[in-house]
Amino acid sequence: DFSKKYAKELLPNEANPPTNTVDFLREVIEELFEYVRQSHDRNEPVLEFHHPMELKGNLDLEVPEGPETLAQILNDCREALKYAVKSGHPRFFNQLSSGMDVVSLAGEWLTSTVNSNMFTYEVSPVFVLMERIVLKRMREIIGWADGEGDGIFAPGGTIANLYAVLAARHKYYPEIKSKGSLAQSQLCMFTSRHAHYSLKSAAHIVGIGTDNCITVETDGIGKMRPDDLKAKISKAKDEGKVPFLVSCTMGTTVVGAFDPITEIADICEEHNLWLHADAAWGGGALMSNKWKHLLDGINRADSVTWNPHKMMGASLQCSAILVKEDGILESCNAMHASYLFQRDKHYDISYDTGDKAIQCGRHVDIFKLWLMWRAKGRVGFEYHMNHMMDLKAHLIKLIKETEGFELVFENPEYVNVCFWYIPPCLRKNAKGPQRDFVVNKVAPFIKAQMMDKGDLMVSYQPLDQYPNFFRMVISNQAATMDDIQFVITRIEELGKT
Ligand code: ABU
Repeated sequence: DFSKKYAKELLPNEANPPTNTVDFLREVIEELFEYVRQSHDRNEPVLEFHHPMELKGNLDLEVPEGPETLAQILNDCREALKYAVKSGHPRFFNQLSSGMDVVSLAGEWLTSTVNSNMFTYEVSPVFVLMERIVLKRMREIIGWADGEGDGIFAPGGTIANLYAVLAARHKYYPEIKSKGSLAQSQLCMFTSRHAHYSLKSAAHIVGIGTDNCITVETDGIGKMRPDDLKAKISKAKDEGKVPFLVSCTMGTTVVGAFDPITEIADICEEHNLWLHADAAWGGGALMSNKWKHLLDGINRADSVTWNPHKMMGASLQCSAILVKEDGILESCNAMHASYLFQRDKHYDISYDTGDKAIQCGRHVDIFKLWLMWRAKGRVGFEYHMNHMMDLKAHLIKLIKETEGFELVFENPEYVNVCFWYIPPCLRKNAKGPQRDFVVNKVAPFIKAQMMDKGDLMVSYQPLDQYPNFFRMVISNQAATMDDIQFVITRIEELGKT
């Protein structure tokens, strides 16, 4: 009975054996088991949606002056789980990261229990070794000779892309690290109009400015156009700007397009530019012998972002930045803090990772990935990738067969399927701006109902000239052909009303 007990009666304050602590953690774990079970039960909702003010009213969220009982703390845990969106549910298709890998989850639990920091070998010996091994294996899979290079796990793809921009700038203009960017003429970088916004964000953060992250046009299926890249590089040079980086997207966020990296690599070579491959999303296809061709040429990149928390199904967060040149991360980012990175430690200090990073404290993101890789083998990731592509093919077939559904892009390369649902009342209207004006309202309307009902989540957005459409992302390992059918049926039902 925890109704009269408080946190001060847990470890480190209780005597051995620590019965309160064990009982308390057991209760929490029981709640987590129940959440894991519900997350895989199609009779359970994906979410229980409430508008912010209503949810605030349902919960006691204030942080009090005095302690609450442990019974209340357990209740707080239950409430947080009750209103959490179940991203592991087979009908959660809203984000690039979805699904729940049980081994990865176990890894994350273990990591939280150890509560360590990746910055030095002395406090994370096992995890630092694991990180080295896994990053090398990832570099081998990218195709860099003997897995040469370096890398680090970063807090998400946005920061991984920032690392690439920093490393590229440091490669060509190392003096900026100490002198600042005024020491150099106006630098500029290039990425496609469908690239992730983190590239513009990186340009802002490093002081290049968002206007100097130059947008390259895409073709009809969302791939960067090499002819436009060439033209934009020439134009920038004519304007006195100094190009230094091109970022190719290997699996764009909305469309799932893969930029033609081989042609882009040729252009980079010609102009002596750093080639970054943002494979945060598409990187998972490298694990599949059947689908890795989507990234042919990625071995020519100088740096790669690859997020195992997306297609590979690792728990958030798990995002790697890999660089071909060993030593550049440290040369670019090291601040040599002598309280952490003493040069006279009694072990090989090349195992301290902290001076490669732009952050100090760094979460242990490696263990869950290492553990699931052990549990699945590369072939397990390959099976997952192939299965997701099969589900994608099934969805396309259903969309083509079902009246009222229209694909935005006819033959998606990856597992992003973008489509409109056209309600019966609009089907006879000619395509064009007038119909688009109304179509633009359909996906938000259906999504709102979807969330209120709580049994499905699919995202939507406008893009370029296209009115709002659904972007269905298939990366959830729990999803089956029946769940794909459910998406169609449910959207039809909601859209007819
Ligand atoms: N970092 C991109 C994530 C976008 C998405 O999950 O929809």
